[in-house]
This record gives sequence, C-alpha cells and structure tokens, in this order.
Amino acid sequence: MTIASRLNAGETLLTAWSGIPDALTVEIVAAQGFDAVTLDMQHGGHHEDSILRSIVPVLRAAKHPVVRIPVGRFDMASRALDFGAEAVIAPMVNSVEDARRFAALMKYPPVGERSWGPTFAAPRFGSKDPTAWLRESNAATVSFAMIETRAALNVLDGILATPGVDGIFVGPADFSIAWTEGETVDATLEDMMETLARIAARAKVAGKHAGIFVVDAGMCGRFVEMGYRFLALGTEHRYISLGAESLLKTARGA
Ligand code: 3PY
Ligand code: MG
Repeated sequence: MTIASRLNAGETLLTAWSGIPDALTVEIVAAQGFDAVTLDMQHGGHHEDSILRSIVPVLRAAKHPVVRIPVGRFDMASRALDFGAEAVIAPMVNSVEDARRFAALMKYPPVGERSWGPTFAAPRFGSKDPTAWLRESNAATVSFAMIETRAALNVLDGILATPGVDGIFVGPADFSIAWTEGETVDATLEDMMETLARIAARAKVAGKHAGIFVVDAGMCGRFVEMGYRFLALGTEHRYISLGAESLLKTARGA
C-alpha cells in the first residue's frame, strides 16, 4: 500500500516529523506507531544526504517516507522522489504559479516535467520495469502544497485546481502569524479554526487531500472532523523531552 492508495481509500494517517538529520534517529522514530515519517528540510536539519540515507529505515519499518522541501526548492521535490519519498510537502506555496512549478517537478509528462532518473526509488520499491514506473509514479506519489499565508488562502481554489497538486497541507503556526498580522504565533488559535475547517472543506470539494501539522495532539479528533486525513505530530525534540519527562515523573513518584 502506498500513501496515495491509503489516502485515496479515505484512511486517516499520522506522520512523525523528523528534523534530526541522522538515519539512526529516524530508525527509532520509524519504529513507533506512526503511519509515515516526514523528513523536514525546511526548518529541520535534513539535507540531501540525510534524506537519501533516512528513507531506508523508514521503508524497512514499513512506513511511508515523506519529505518537506525548503521554500521554493521545487527541484528538491524531484530529488526526494528519486530517493524514494512517497509524498512531498512544499512550504509557502503562495500563488498558482508556485503550485504549477511544484506540480511540474513532482509529475512525469504529460502532467508535469519531472526528469527521468528514479535511481534509488525504483530499486527501493523493487521495480525493474522502467515503463511501469513511468506509468504508475504520477498516481503513486502525493504532492502537498502548503497553505500557510493569506496569499495562499486568497488563491486556494486555484492551487487546488492545479493539475498535479494532490492535496494541501496547512501550516497552522505560520498561518497564525499571517492571521494576526504578525502579532502572535499560536498553532491552536481558536480564531482561525473556522477558516481551517473551510480550507479542508474546499479541498474535499476539489477532490484533493487535506493535511495539517498538529501541535496539540488533543486536537487531532477536531481536525479529522473538519476533514483533515494526513496529520503530522512532531518533532523528535518533543518525543525525547516528553519521554524523559514521563520517565522522570515516574522515577520521582510524582
Ligand atoms: C507551520 O505550522 O507553519 C508549519 O510549517 C508546520 O511545520
Ligand atoms: Mg510553516
């Protein structure tokens, strides 16, 4: 099962979020109960080499590898796919032209302009037939355009209508900064929840997937109710600190 087929079947998937560019750390994260592991090149420390090496432990744990590329580096979307990523998240897609360029590098012709060379991806997924790979890749990979500014919100329907864009992914931290015009950063801001619900509803009407980064795990149910089906819970910093805190509490009898 690919991440695409599971999302198409209406499943709700939880992805871990990794910013530590180290395959051993990713191996530990991938062994937890997540459905996917997202390797973050935007704010996390992941880079080409760590992505190349970290996808292996994710696949070995039977999880879906996902990559968030840096802002505007749509060329990295093709590379992440060539390394074996099943989905790519592009941050700060603020115009239909951004969406078009992102989709172009995610999809092979005739949808896009992705160049041929699945050097690591095809062997990692056991494919020996290049034509089958060419035929199947566009449907088997998921492109998520991030909606996290007012500019993106204003052209949401255009982004959703862009061929090759399979879904949107909301960045609620940046969205809260935009929403409050720089007054605050609060990914749980009540004031913007109605708009986040509307974004998921518009994605559904357009037949596209909706994902979101979740800071407060207790809000997952609410986001699922809104229609979000790809939920990110991060990051290793939190996994480590929450684990240590819990152990210490137990040890000290609190
Ligand atoms: C945001 O909340 O702005 C994000 O980009 C989540 O990683
Ligand atoms: Mg963001």
